[in-house]
Amino acid sequence: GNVRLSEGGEVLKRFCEVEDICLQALMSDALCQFVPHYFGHISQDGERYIRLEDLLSGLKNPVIMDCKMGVRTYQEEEIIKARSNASVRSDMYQKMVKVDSAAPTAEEHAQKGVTKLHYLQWRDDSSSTSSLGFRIEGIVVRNMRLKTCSSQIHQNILNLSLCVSQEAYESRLQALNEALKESSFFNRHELIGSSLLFVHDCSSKANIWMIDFGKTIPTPEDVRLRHDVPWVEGNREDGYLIGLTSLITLLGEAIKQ
Ligand code: 4IP
Ligand code: MN
Repeated sequence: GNVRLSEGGEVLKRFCEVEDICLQALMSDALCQFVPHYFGHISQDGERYIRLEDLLSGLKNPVIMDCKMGVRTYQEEEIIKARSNASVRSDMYQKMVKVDSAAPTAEEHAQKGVTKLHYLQWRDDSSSTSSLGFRIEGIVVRNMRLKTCSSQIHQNILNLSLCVSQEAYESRLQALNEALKESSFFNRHELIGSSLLFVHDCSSKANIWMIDFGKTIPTPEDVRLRHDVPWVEGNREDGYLIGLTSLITLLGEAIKQ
């Protein structure tokens, strides 16, 4: 959707100022080894783009898994918007009833619209986001895109798609866990809607990357996030480390089988 290939091992991603600022900061952070290299931004045909390292460059028939991290995928700001402004989304209503016609309230059925907040909360609660602190957003195997929604299939998917590379993935996750402890970026940001991208190919080169920082914002001066405690409105916790721990545990179990 938002990303397209350019030349020379680069991709162009639709410009987003929040993300651009994060990527800049990440290049000189303890996390830089876990983030695609950032080459700045450019304009092309009147559109602005962020220039990033192509994470798939050199891989043959890569297997790609996108895990959206954290116990929620909406900013606290979204709650304030939903309270102050009654605007509803018909596209999100359609996506919701397609999966579960009982999910919208009577009022939402009547107006054929849901708030973005309700939609995102429903996605979080009906996936493993709220319970495990991550969800699999998508998997690409041999160029086939598998859409995932049920949390019960997590174990199977992890087993199936990661089998060649479980140990490499596990050590990369452990290394990420250590780097996060050292990272001043992680210490000062709330990471919402950000993903870990798992990629490997038949040569079994396996890697994990942090991507998507469009909703990653600096915390206020007086707030220090722990990232490993439940979220309640106002504490701004993202549950990023809850998700990472779940992933490490699930991968470890998969290896034992
Ligand atoms: C999408 O829902 C994702 O939650 C997007 O988040 C979100 O974008 C979209 O909101 C929402 O429609 P589905 O994945 O269930 O289709 P992300 O970009 O993290 O994937 P933002 O970033 O805007 O919240 P809209 O408002 O862009 O449609
Ligand atoms: Mn994403």
